[in-house]
Amino acid sequence: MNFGTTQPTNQAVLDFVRTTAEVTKPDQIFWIDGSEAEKAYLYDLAVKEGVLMKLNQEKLPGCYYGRSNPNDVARVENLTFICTPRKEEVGPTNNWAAPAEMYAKLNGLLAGCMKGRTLYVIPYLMGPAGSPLTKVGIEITDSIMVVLNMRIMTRAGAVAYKHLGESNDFNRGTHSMLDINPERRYIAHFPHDNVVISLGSNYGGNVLLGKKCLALRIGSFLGRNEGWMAEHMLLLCVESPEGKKNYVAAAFPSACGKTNFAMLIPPAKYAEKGWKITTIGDDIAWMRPGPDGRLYAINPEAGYFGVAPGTNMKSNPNAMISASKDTIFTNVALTEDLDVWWEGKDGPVPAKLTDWKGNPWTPDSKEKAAHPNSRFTAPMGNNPVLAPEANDPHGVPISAIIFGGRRATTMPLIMEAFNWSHGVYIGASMGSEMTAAAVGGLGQVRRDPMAMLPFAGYDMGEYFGHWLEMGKEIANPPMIFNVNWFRKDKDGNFMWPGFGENMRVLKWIVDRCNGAAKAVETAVGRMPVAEEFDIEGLKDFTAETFAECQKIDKEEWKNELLLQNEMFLKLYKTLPKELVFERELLASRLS
Ligand code: GTP
Ligand code: SPV
Ligand code: MN
Repeated sequence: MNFGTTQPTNQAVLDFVRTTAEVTKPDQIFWIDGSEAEKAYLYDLAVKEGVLMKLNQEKLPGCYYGRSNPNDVARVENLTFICTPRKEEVGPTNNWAAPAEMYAKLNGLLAGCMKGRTLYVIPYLMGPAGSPLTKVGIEITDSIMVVLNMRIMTRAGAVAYKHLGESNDFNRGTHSMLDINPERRYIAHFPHDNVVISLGSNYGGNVLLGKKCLALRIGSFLGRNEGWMAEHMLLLCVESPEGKKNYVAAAFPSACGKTNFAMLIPPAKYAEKGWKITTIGDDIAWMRPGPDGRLYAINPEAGYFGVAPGTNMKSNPNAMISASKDTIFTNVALTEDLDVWWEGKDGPVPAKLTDWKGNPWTPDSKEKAAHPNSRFTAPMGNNPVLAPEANDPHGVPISAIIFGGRRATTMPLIMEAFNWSHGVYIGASMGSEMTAAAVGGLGQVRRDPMAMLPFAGYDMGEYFGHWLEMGKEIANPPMIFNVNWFRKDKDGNFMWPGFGENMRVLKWIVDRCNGAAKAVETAVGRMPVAEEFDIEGLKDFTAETFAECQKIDKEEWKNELLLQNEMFLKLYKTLPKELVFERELLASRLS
């Protein structure tokens, strides 16, 4: 068969590909159609080219393994740019560049960069086919690794051309690995043109342009103009024993538990009663007010790009099963029989491994076998608890929005906002310890408003304003909550068991949404009535531990308010007054 030869009829797509090819000068152009036959052909080619290795097919059918360049293992926020005519548009938390200058620089780097390579054209959908929220992207890339990942992460191929028709309303994404050199690495967004150009990387969020680039940075920009919201949120469904479904969205910063929470398995006593959790999405939500005055959300993605380390049959069995077939593993370690391994995987630590850099590894080695940001790319169809709603073009009505960060101190396990604007304030003032998902700063607490600091495509103060505006548009807005799974005791141990036990917190949240649980008011928000919060059956977790988890330490909170103010001062030009007043109110309640 002649793979890669089927061109679309859409003239705008043809023009985009032709003009890009004229600059980049590839040896050939490969048009992705999304078929199964094409998939087999591309994996064989990737193996032949040495880009991927076939894993042990008895243990991991359809699974492959790739290593990235050690200089290219995470998102690069310092090399990520938003290019708009006016610098003020992107605000003080984004890197700005003038579009003309950035285009000139990048076109210089693109000139002839695909000589000797294949230019792949990936048409893809962000969102279910036929949804009014769905967007089309065309990603041009010279990386077969990107092609194979995008075929999992998005609805890629002919389906996208069909949705697009003859329209020219699509995101134009251009990616080249160049020579994978940080000196020539740019992740550049041109929101006014709906264009993304990504150069010099071959890793995850830098190069799978549907994900952070289109779905969040460009998406948030489009959402503000079009009246919807693009958020760094998981989406899940909680089904009660009576069969009532509540849909919940949650924003946690990168590597802070979205994938885990989205696939949560309720503890035995909840499961026995009939509580069920199903997954709609694990990273991104697009939300728009529906005709009934509720906020409706879709997951624009079709796969999971999940953190491998720490994932095991106890912490996240559904992720393990999702990544048990037809999955690409990046930067994990390899066993002698070509199985995958990472820190925190089930079973004994193997005596001999090949580490993520390709070097021999033993348990005595000083370095980690898998990179802390090593990942699996798994089709969402593999998830045993995938919600059928994940493919519903109408999306799901959201009852609760949860914010949460990784905080060793200060922040309680669970609290509820007094109302929408207080909730927006809680999201806007969020802080979290930095993780391996981005280069630099590991462990430091930084403000990460709504988990969107690296992903808002315009001024963060205006983004808060958009949240407040949306609250006015939604007659029945979701209730807003804040959680912290990561509070530590004096010895530095996590106090809350987390993972499946987070069901207990989730149950309180949906009970609150359904008017079925009481709350007590504190200075920072509403909290469960201690005697009513279910800790029964938790090992070594007493009423005192719960009180410790929920404790509001006034001194810590005064410091917290000072830290919050750093971000608010930075944003002073556009920070909505409501948020300043919310902060003042909190300060006076604390004093
Ligand atoms: P991105 O894909 O980077 O956006 O991140 P994510 O939010 O999906 O992160 P993920 O769910 O993969 O989080 C991974 C990290 O969070 C691992 O280190 C987990 O062990 C840890 N984690 C997740 N849930 C919990 C929890 O309930 N308690 C504790 N202590 N750790 C958790
Ligand atoms: C994140 O860092 O938030 C991710 C992984 O979800 S990446 O796609 O690399 O951005
Ligand atoms: Mn993410």
